[in-house]
Parts: sequence; structure tokens; C-alpha cells
Amino acid sequence: MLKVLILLGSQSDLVITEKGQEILREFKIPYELRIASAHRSPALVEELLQNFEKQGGKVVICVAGMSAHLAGVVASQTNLPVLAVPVANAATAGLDALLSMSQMPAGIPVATMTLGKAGFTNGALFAIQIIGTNDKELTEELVRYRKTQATEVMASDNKNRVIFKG
Ligand code: RP5
Repeated sequence: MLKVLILLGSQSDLVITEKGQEILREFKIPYELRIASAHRSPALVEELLQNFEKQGGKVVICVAGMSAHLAGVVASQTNLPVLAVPVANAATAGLDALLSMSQMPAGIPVATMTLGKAGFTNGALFAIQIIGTNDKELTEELVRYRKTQATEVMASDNKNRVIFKG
């Protein structure tokens, strides 16, 4: 049974999703990734969302750039948690998308991550956290993931630390 639906506004958004998809696979989260645009293929967005809800899906992650209204449109059509990941573009470095996604007027929330790869990685982890609220084993796996991450950071500290005492 699918747990996460990932919607990309365009194929050009795909480049930021690699690491996050890797994480979803590592945690064995069933997910579907589709390219469905709020303005270019709105009927497909609606259809995918309805099917996902019907089969008991838990979290939707929307990835989009420029005016980036995909997450808001999706959130208006579902009570599932909607996470938004803005994508950078050459003209504005993605600040427009970041502000658009994070500026949902009161009433229809969207949880906006940061831009690009880091945002999608956090979106994947946040989706796992949401699913983990009902799954003790998954939460334990997340704890182990964080411990590994901390160990890696400490290893890099050991390798790179500098003390200059004048
Ligand atoms: C948005 O417009 C997409 O999410 C993408 O980030 C941006 C540009 O799309 P393309 O013109 O590259 O297809 O809909």
C-alpha cells in the first residue's frame, strides 16, 4: 500500500529528488512519484490525489518552482499532510517559490521545507516522521539514522578540527 505520493510540477524538478528517494527506499516506505502540474495537467493532479486517498496514503510531497502553487492547490483538495519543496530557477534562485509555498493564507496549511535537494531530503524524512507516529519500529529506525548521522559529523570533526592558540 502506498504511503507517500510525490508530485513534481515538471520533469525539470526531478534532479533534486535523488537523495530523498534513496532515504524513502532505505526506510522501505512505499511511494509513487509522478509529474503532475497544477496548471499544465490539473485533472491528473486531482485524479492522482483521489486515488492516493482512496488507497489509504498518508503524506503528499509537492515539488515545484517559479509560482509554485502545486502544494497549495493539492492542500486545498485533501486533509492529508502536504509538504512543499521549492525548486530554484535561474532568475530568482527560488526565493519566489520558497515565499509562495510558505505564504499559505490561514486555513489551508502546507509545511514548506527549504529549497532544492536539502528540502526534498528533509521532506522525505519528515514524511517518515509523520508515518512513524503510528509505527514504533519506523521511529526506532529514525533514531538509528540520526545516530549514524551524528557519528559521521563527529568523524568529520575529528578529521578537520583546528586549535590555534596564538
Ligand atoms: C513549475 O515550473 C515546475 O515545478 C518547474 O519547477 C517550473 C519550470 O518548469 P519547466 O518549464 O522546466 O517545465 O511548474
